[in-house]
Amino acid sequence: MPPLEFLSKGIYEAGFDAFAVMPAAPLEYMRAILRQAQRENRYPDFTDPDINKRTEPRALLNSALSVISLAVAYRTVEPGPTPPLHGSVSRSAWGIDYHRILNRRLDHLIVFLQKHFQVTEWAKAVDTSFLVDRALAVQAGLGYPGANCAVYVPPYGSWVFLGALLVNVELPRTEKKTENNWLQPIHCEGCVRACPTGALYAPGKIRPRRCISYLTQMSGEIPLEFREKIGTKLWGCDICQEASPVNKRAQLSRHKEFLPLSGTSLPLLPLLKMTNRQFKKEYGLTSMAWRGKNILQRNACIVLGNQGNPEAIPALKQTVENHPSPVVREAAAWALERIIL
Ligand code: B12
Repeated sequence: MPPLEFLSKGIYEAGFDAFAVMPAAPLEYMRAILRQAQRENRYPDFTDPDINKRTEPRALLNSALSVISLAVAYRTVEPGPTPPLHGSVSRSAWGIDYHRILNRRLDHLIVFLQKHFQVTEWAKAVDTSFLVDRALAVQAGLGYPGANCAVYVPPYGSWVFLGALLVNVELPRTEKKTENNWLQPIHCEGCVRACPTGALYAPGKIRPRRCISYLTQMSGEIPLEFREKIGTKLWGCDICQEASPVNKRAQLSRHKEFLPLSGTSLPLLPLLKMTNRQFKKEYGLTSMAWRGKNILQRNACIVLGNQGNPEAIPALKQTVENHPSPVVREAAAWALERIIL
């Protein structure tokens, strides 16, 4: 079997749906995008401010010669409407935490590469490394940048998690369908029009601190100006991805791990009463859990305030009186005021 075909077989067997291989060269194109974001005060939190480092694969693995950019599809079922006293969860957090799944699959792939491609040094990148996962994917030819900023990987749309493996050998390169994927953006402004907070304000341009996904993950009090716009979103936001016609035709995922563990929306009143232990038991396997229980309880109060359902009043009153976190108490008081007044 030719080496690229053999590599491809190993990658699919490890549980990935698509991949592209490129030399471990700097991500020049992304540098300009990140510099502009920094100049315009739109550089995302949760990331390293050193742009040269973020776009230099060898900063993660000095001996890197090749980068395999990888995608795992996660569109499983369609979410129904959000019932009263429930909050919706973005598709990326429905199932088992993707960090865990992708990292485990990368471990299998590493064993394969050690055995068959003489790899002796490697580094994994799944979301939490300083490298820009989307830039690796576009640069390698795995996917195309979208107006909603997401990377689209045919035929799965943008419903893909991204990961990368850096290795110290020259692997067979994949053929690129287009010369430069940066120059083939998925163009459609439906996502820009659909974004409730104006976080997406032009194709490929985002102000991350206005993004509902960010607002539901940030610590502290959610700024007042955005609370109503959060609507019924308990965790994450898919509005800009759902607005995309390409995504409506996207192929479904084969991975059962990403089926909803507890529904596509969650009941808010039980969530408000949960102890840390109950929270861990109920939601500990999902990627929602990384920020802890209080953040989800704060968000639950905001959603309840937006829904205006009087059935939430007793639980919210109890939260105002007894919750140990001032941030959660403040959100509950805000919600009560909206329901009662
Ligand atoms: C910080 C972060 C966030 C922040 C900031 C998001 C952002 N857009 O920067 C917040 C908390 C808001 C966030 C939200 C989400 N995130 Co996030 N996040 C990250 C993280 C850690 C870094 C992102 C980063 O560096 N951004 C830098 C900026 C400048 O990049 P960007 O603007 O997105 O770049 C694109 C545009 O500039 C576009 N572009 C540039 N020029 C042009 C020109 C034209 C004409 C067009 C059309 C486009 C275009 O191309 C770039 C690549 O697509 C990465 C993991 C990682 N280590 O890379 C995950 C990551 C980007 N997140 C991911 C996911 C799944 C999400 C959410 C969908 C989760 C959810 N459902 O709530 C949302 C999507 C929000 C959105 N529309 O971007 C995935 C994305 C997978 C994919 N298919 O693209 C990643 C890659 C994690 C992973 N490994 O799978 N995230």
